[in-house]
Amino acid sequence: MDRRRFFIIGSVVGSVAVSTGCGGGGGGATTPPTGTAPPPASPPVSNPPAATPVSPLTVGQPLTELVRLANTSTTPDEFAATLVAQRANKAMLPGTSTEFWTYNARVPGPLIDVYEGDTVRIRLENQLSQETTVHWHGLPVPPAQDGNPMDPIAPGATRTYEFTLPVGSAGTYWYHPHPHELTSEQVFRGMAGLLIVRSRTDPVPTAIEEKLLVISDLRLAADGTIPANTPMDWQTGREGNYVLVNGQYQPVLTIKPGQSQRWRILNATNARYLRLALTGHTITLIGTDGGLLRSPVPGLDEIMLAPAERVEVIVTASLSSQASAVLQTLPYNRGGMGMMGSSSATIALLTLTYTSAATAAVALPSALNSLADLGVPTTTKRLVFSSGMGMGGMGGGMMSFLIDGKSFDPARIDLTSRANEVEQWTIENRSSMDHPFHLHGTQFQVVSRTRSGVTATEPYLAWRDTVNVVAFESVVLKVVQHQLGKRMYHCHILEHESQGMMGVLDVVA
Ligand SMILES: [Cu+2]
Repeated sequence: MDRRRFFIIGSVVGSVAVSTGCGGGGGGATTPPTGTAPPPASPPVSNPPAATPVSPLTVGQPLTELVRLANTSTTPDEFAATLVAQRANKAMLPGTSTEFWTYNARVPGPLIDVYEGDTVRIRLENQLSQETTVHWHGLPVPPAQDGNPMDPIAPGATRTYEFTLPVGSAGTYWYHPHPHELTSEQVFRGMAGLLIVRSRTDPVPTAIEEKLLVISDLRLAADGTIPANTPMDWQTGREGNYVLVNGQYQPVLTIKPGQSQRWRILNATNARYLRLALTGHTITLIGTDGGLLRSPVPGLDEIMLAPAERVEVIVTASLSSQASAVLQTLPYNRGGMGMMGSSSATIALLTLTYTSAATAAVALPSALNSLADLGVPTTTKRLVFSSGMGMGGMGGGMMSFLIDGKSFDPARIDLTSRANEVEQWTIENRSSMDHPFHLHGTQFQVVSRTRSGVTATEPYLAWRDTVNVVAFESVVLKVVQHQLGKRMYHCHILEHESQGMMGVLDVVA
């Protein structure tokens, strides 16, 4: 056990209040696992049932809009701001106060809303009692600015991240911590925020109102604290007992009959798969992680959003006598130990309430984005996801989560790529649970998925930085890295990532 990484949550003072709550908090001790070493050796226990809150949170509040991070720069095409990584308390359960770890005392973190071409300078002030970084998930920022675990910001320290957003990067991104072994905890305690890069020539009519939905997962103990990961969480991935939208439990969004809205949705959970469906409605998909599709994909009954994925969709309220609809996440079995809470329950996320006055739907252009195929790959790579029992066997031992048979070592280079070369990567999942694959620094194009010997070609071109690889499935994708330096690739079930299901790609000239 690496002693540096052992810490007590309650040992640091200085929490600030998020809203009405104040005082106490503190979640007890937690011991993140180190490398391949097993997490705490107590017998595995089941997650709390995902759909059974310990007691009611307030439901039915109007959906809160995300608070924008203010731009302190007066220079055109420049965005400057400060993020403070800090503890903050918020009243969640009646009579209790919950301590979150936050950006700027907000859960979720403030919205970073910028344009293509902008130069972004964000100062991070680390007021936590452990190291952190900020990873700009999905953005083509230089490796030295991307919050790699090899570039930690010590407790009490600050650093400024700086990058320029290229034209063509418009899309729906997010930011979250990426410190060595500590990402899981920092995210489940509240650190994640949405980052939108806008195009000045966005083809979606502005008459289609935009709504931002950050979906996160929260586990609360009866006393209002956020408990540490259980041994089972470290294996299956942590799911909470509340699924929140913009930090609220089952809020209400209003829409006029016939109205279309553009929803940007982020799955900011550590491990929960969202099979999104809107009762009585179909959904039109218009964009993925890295921006708009070539053309809208209408008529979808559901959309799967693995951890870290984003979509842009158009929702059009029916003109019938319907009064409301519910955005739900449907049951999904992501494999593993056969005890995933999410596999058995349909969970309500948000109620869409109709106002009385109808409005005409706004037409969507048939061409959205001139997205080009990356072309013929000139080199190939193959990665294998695996997991297996560590020492001790069933009951006493812990699973290890590996890529190409190895656990993450920040000092090791696992793969090398040449800049600007089109590569074909095959991600083969040889384990019995799903793992979302994420690659830093660029967007890729999924080519095909092979399961049980049957290959399905991807039905449309899309920019992604995260793709789910179903148990025993292989996914083929095409990718180009444009900047020199070290990039991370990993499973985005953050408990797996924090235990070493991650590698280092060195991009060379
Ligand atoms: Cu995983």
